[in-house]
Order: sequence, then structure tokens, then C-alpha cells
Amino acid sequence: MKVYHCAQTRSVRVLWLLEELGVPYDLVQFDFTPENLKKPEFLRISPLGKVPVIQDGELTMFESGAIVEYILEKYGNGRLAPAPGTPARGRFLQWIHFAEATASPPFSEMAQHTMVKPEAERIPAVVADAHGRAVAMAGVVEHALAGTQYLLGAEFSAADIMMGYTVLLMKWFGVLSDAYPNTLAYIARLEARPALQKALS
Ligand SMILES: N[C@@H](CCC(=O)N[C@@H](CS)C(=O)NCC(=O)O)C(=O)O
Repeated sequence: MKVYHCAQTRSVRVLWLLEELGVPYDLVQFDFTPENLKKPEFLRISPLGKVPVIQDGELTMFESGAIVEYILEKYGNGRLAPAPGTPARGRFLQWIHFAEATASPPFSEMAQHTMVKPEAERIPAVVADAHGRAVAMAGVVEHALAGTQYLLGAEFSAADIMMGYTVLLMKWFGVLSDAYPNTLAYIARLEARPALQKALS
């Protein structure tokens, strides 16, 4: 499998999962610049010029959550995901989708309007609004982690990879403080995992 990756972006989720599962992959890493992302040859596999992208045999896929679900189905052998049709599976799917559909957009907006867009196109009001929603997301996570090691309980799962990356965004964007002790302890647990260390190296 080929994984197209830029440091610290959502492609971290894909590398982290592959490392946890011990699935070999070829890394195609490049700098997160518009020149690289909007090259015609990259746009042919990623229509909006975004990472991650994987190529697995004939299959090319973009969208990190879908890639995570595909890798679990094909290479997981039941690891890192509860069995389909169980209540735990329902909570797993909730966090997998919450991570990208609801929790991550404020961080994307902050990134776009502080780093990605040309300075003349950045709108401070968008950053302020997104920051407010990011704080609300941190509150959701802090509450969900009360009295539990991981999002589904005592066992680490791929829900912690999808949400874990978003929680790292909370840290990197300065949303967290001592007022989020459960989340800070969770981050320490995640950062102790060799697979995440490899994905961030
Ligand atoms: N929902 C997509 C979002 C992908 C995405 O926005 N990736 C960012 C990096 S974290 C990107 O490549 N941005 C480049 C751009 O927007 O031009 C996913 O989860 O894969």
C-alpha cells in the first residue's frame, strides 16, 4: 500500500493505524505546500488536492475516516474495532464519524485562515468563531473521557486514532489547558504509543 502523507496532517491517522496493525506500506511524503498539493498528477488521485490518499492495488482512496474503515476491514482481522452490530460498534462508529464530520472542521478553518490561505484572504472573524467551536469540541471530549482510559473503555481502538488526531489538533492549536485533565492524560497515553510516535516522526 502507498500512503501519501504530509507531516502533522490527517494522513497521520493512516500511518498510525498501519503502524498499530503492523501492515507494511510505502510512504510518499512531501511538504504541505499548495505547489505540491495542487500538482496535476496529485489532483488526479486527490481531486481537491488534500492528504491523505492511499493506493492499494487497483484502489485509490481519499478521506481519512473511510480509509481507516477500509484498512480495518481488509487488514484488521477484528483488531482495534468492536464487532459489527454490537453497542460498542455503535459508539465506535459515532466517534469515527464525529472526528471528521463535527470535531475537526473548526481546526481546518483555523488552519486555513492562519496558515494555508494567502494572507490577504485570511479572515480573523472566521478564526475567532472556529476557536469558539473548537473549545466546545474540547468540552465534549473532556466529558467523554471521564473515568475511562480510551473512548470505548479500557481498550484502545481505531476510534482513538480518528479522534486522537483531532485531540492532538486541540493541543497544537492551544485550545487545551489545565481545565481539561482527562484530555491531557489521554494525550499522554496516546503519545506513549510507539505507533503514534512513528506516525509523527
Ligand atoms: N475530510 C478529509 C479532509 C482532508 C484535509 O482537509 N486534509 C488537509 C490536511 S489535514 C489538506 O490536505 N489540506 C490541503 C488544502 O486544503 O488545500 C479527510 O479526513 O481526509
